[in-house]
Amino acid sequence: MLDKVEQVTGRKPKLGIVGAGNIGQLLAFQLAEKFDVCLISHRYSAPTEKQMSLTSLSQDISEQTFKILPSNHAAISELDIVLVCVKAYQVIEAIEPLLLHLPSHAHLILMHNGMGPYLSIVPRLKVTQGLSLATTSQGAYRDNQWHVTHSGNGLTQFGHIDGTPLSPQAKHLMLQSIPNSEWVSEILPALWQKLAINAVINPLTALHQCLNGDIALPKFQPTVQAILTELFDVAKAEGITLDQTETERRVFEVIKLTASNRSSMQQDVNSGRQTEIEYINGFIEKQAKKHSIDCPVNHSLCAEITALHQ
Ligand code: KPL
Repeated sequence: MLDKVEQVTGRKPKLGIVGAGNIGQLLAFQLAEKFDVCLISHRYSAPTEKQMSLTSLSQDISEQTFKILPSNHAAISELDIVLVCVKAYQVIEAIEPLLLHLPSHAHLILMHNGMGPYLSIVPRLKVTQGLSLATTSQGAYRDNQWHVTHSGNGLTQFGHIDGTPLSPQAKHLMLQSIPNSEWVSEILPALWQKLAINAVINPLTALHQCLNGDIALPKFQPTVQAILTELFDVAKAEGITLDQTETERRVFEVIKLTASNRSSMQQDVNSGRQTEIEYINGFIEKQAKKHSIDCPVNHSLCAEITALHQ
């Protein structure tokens, strides 16, 4: 469908981004060359425009004006692709109002830490719509709401999960727009690997109020190994083929690469915000229950972080 639209009209595909956080804003700039990009927000009741700026890795500053559409606006029915970059616990609430208005060929792409929300989106899509999942290790931060700094290169992976796949043409345009990106035939193993990284680093740094790099200290190793062993058992029961040695290597690589960072969960806890624990260690626990697998370490991390928020 999308291919046909482009062949007939020659127009850029229309792509809406929900979630103008660090990654959402970075992707808005990266995708804007090949797509007609707008932001979608339930905070606005009428369309508006925002001038945003980006400091690139080479320190160049560029500015661009992006349209912001309210989530119930008529123009939502013209979007070809919707990229959702909100926190895991905001995904359903963010997508719900859009589902009523999206066209029958729309393709949704979810990109967030943790796993789970896609399971409740799948049954709500029309057969002709599609859903993909994505993960990125690109780095970005903001000094103010509308200025994003691209702070690190990283791999961005996309993969189809349900419904009608995204057209080859649209996939190609996404790969041309986002540096070091790929469409993989199976996205779930990549997401389980990212889940392993977050399941180890996020709760431990939040509970012990330490930097990501500290998780490599010997005192944390029994817990790190227990988190991973439980995760590997659950992934196996779910039919996910994970290379355990490679996953463990990647966990320690990310600990090293982000050694001086404070994890997003630690920042959430310290600012009194809701955390993504339910979609990280909580997701492992939920899937474990389905298979009657015990996962006491992921369970207690989940309970401890939840108690902090309450
Ligand atoms: O994704 C992250 C997070 O903080 O949520 C890591 C990779 C742990 C980097 O801090």
